[in-house]
Amino acid sequence: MRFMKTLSGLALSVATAPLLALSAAAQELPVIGKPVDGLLGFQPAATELAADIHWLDGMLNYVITAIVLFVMGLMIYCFLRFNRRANPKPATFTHNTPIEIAWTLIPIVILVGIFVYSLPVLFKQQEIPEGDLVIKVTGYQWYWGYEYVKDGVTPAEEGAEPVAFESFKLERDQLAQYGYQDSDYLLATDAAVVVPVGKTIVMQVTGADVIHSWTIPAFGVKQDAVPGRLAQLWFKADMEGVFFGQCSELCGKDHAYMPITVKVVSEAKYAEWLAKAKAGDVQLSSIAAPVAPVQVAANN
Ligand SMILES: [Cu+2]
Repeated sequence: MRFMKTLSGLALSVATAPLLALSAAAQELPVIGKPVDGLLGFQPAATELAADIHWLDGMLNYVITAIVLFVMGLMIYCFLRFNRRANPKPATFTHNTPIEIAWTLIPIVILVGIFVYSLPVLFKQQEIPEGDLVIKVTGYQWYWGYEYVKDGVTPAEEGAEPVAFESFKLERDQLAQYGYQDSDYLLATDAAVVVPVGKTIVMQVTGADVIHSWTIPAFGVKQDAVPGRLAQLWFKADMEGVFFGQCSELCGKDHAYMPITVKVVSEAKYAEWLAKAKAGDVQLSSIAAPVAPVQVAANN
């Protein structure tokens, strides 16, 4: 009993520790998308799209596991039942119509089942909704360029120049200055894509020289940036945070040095950033505390 009490007390303190850490740093944003020691699996889902993908992956794992166990069981049964010692005089028939029908139909049913569940997930990703924000992203050797085609705040004026900037990886000695940690190296960028939480963001993705690929794994999005083509992706982040991604299409010698940083902030913070960005200052780090990233607890 005493042991149980100690145990539950321990469990409680383990469970609340991240909350305390978070409230102490309430003004700061969780950082998602960098490696965390001892964790397996996906980055936490920050959009419905990512949650759907995680669910689909989990469901497929059950299907795969069941098939593997079934086939392994059959093999083990055959090894034991039909080896030369147990079955010295083997059968010589070559066909069994009912079994052949079964092993054709059952896989078809399984595949149709997977198809029925995976197609809606795919369609949700690929049917691009009307965006509250539309951002054009261009891959360059070896950095990204962003243009806020529709910034979600100001009505589009004739001939008005959109907020546009380029985004480069930060050198190690620049990280602290921008509010990052040393472990954010090769993930953190100088200028980040800043978007408001809970809004539909449409990204128009293209490349200027060779094929690149824009992704934020926690959003469940990835799109090749192909020169001469304008592809689209969309996401709606339902949590604030600093999200990391990396160019995901081998694009030359510095492919590993063109990371992607997206900061999802409150609408007010976004409007504040946009006003500054329109005046030419796109560094969100120039807005104080709320954007300084903080290492989030290990369960995130
Ligand atoms: Cu690349």
